[in-house]
Amino acid sequence: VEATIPERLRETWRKYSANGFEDKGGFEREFIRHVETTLARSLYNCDELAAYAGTALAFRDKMIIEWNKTQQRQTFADQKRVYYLSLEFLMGRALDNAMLNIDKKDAARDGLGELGFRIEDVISQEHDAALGNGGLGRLAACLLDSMATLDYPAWGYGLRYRYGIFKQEIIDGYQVEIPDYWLDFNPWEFPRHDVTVGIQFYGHSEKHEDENGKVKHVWSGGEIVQAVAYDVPIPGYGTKTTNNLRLWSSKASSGEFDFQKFNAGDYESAVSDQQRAETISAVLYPNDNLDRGKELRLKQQYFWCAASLWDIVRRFKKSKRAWSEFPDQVAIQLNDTHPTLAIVELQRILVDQEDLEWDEAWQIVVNTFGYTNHTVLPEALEKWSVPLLQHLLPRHLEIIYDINLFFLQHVEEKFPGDWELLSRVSVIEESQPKMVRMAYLAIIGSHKVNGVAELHSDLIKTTIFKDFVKIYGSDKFTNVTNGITPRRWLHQANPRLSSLIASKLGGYNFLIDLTLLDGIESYANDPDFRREWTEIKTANKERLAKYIKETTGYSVSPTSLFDIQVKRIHEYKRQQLNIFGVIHRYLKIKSMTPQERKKVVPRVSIFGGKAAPGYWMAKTIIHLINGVAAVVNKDAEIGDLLKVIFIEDYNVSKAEILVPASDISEHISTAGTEASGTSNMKFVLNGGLIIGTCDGANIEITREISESNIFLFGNLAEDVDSLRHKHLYSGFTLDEHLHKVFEAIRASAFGPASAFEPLVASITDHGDYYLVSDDFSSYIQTQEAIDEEFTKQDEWVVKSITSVARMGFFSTDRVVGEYADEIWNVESLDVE
Ligand code: OAK
Repeated sequence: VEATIPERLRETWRKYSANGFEDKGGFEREFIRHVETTLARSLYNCDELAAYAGTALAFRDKMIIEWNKTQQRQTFADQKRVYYLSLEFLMGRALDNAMLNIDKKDAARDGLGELGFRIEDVISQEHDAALGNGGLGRLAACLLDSMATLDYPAWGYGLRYRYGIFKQEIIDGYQVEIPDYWLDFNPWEFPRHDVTVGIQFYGHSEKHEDENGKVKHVWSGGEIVQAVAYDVPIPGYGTKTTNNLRLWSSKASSGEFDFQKFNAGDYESAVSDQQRAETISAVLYPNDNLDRGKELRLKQQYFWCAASLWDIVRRFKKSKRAWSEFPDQVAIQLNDTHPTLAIVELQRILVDQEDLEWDEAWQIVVNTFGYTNHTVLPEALEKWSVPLLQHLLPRHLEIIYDINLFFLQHVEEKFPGDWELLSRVSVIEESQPKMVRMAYLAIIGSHKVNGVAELHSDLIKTTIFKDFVKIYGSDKFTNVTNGITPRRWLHQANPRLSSLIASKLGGYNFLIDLTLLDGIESYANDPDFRREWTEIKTANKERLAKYIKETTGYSVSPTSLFDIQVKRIHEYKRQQLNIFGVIHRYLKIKSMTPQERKKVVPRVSIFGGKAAPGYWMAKTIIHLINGVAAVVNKDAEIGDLLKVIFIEDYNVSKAEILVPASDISEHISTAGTEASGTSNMKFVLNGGLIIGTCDGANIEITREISESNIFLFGNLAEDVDSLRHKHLYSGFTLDEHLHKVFEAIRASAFGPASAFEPLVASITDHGDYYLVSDDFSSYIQTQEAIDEEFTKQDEWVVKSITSVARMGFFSTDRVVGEYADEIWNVESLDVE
């Protein structure tokens, strides 16, 4: 029953309807009201945390009003919506973003000031929402920001993990993982206890004949876990549109726990049933670009897909349209293969529950879904074992077999007799045990498949999905190069730079049309502009230096060249290449005369990133970085010429301090391994130059900003295979400089050699899969070129300004526009 207020009483409602604050005074009123009544605190015990809470609640009120209106508007308009399914949303903090998007940060700053608080201190009380690992999760967050900003009716669907990505501590140089319990106080979510659905697991699938002799599949038995919706408002910038991110939380079916069992004295099993259910959404799997195939992860995936599909289908059914119109009303984007079961689930709903014919249902399914691939690394491509699926989702496995059967029949028709092709493209890998190849299922069940940068999109077409291009033609495959939201990654992280740009462009329009940045290019010739530009970079470096001092105790000089590599620690991203380069630099400075040392450009090498808890080699790399830091930073002979810093617990809010503070950042993956990269874009947008390989989006960044503004080095993707072959079969000679680095490591210069021997051996003895040796000499030469360029400060600043001016392409606003036109066929909704 839809409960509504009768027409004659709506006037009263409207008269008193909440409308939040407008100015400083209003902010103060709402702040104090929340601190006193919502939080039950007072004038005498309002600390910074309470001030954060009061501020957040005041802004939340404003946001909720627009959110309600947006949802009403979208329901009324009843046009096609986008649903972005992602197991990760790496949102970071919400308050600063809300202040800027709602355009009331000044009111809050002044109001807080009058109440005795500094806005920065208040903002930094917030716990990051860290429901993601790295690039894939942060991309999802940037896309949500852009979809709201561009007024697309769009929802995100994800899981409400009780524990986000672990907190990283470095103890004696080693990474230690601490659970990230983040929900103590989260003002940004709204539990929707009325939006709850039971999700079935296990049991068995049976065939029945109905009265007309039609075969019906019934999935029965097993257990039911409740999915409860939690909604998070997503405000757009410069618009009233406030979209919704719906996160599912798992709960035992019989409320708290099973009272029957409890009353019968079976306390333990009553409690354990409850815990088993709640475990589903308990924790984010901490692997980036790695698939581990754990049963609980599969449960997470189905739980989230089934709940989201139930919600989407329910919304569609309210419109009373024919099923054939489903793809005109609904576009579902799969963020990598993690939500691929949604394809199977929709087919199950249509065939088993809604009685559609298989072919009609399948056409609807394919027209609804799009699949984005984010990696070509074989260890990251998901496969689920057939016995596991059989046990957990028996009916879904049958449907997967049928999807595969009809697909293979189609292939057989098109390429008669090509048995090898059939076995190569089969969704079922004939291994022991058999495995379901999720990427193949995602391709077959989607109308578009996209990569995330040009090189990557070409690579998926010519390598891992080559056969599917042959089968479907190349139109099914497309590219949408990634981007970032300029709101968070320029305006919020670097307010002074944003304001300087605005002063020249006559306002902040560039934040919603980033191509307008090209208007600052001519100011590269203006010495005053260059001076202001440099002052801002220096201030950002000072802020980082202060942070480094407070958190590590090390003093670094803001006049040094700040060289930053922050991202997940992974062999393919090659932090080891960076740290070997640092060791090389250290040894070189050590061997110099005092006279020679005077010419050295002082450098601070800054690292940050988490290793997956089970990724031993990545942890060894962290250990080595910290070993080198311990030696170099206390070497009095070296002083400021070289410092090595490892930033603990790198996350979104730390990125907001690091990104504006680089002179150089490193994006140095083995060519062909990094699908796109997005931190490369963030650093360049903030006036940092980059050193990078010809990989991922580095290539398009180069095309946009020109080769003279980027430091490229290393082998090309097309040469990687033959180089790897050479390592394995014709032997190779280790780069001579790298050899010296290894000698120092083996002489225990940075801690016990035995700790690092496996890392060294991966290069010297085990095929150097990531081609560290092959790229080492061009890497250190390029680093020397960087030193040289950095001494010519004027030219450096011109490069910096010119690069920023040419970064307009890399906004997620452009990205969302491309998805909307090429994949979703969805239109924005006029707010007025
Ligand atoms: C994570 C888990 C499984 C598969 C891929 C990922 C992932 O994070 N991929 C990253 O996606 C980013 C966004 O598209 C890209 O920029 C990164 O290059 C890619 O590694």
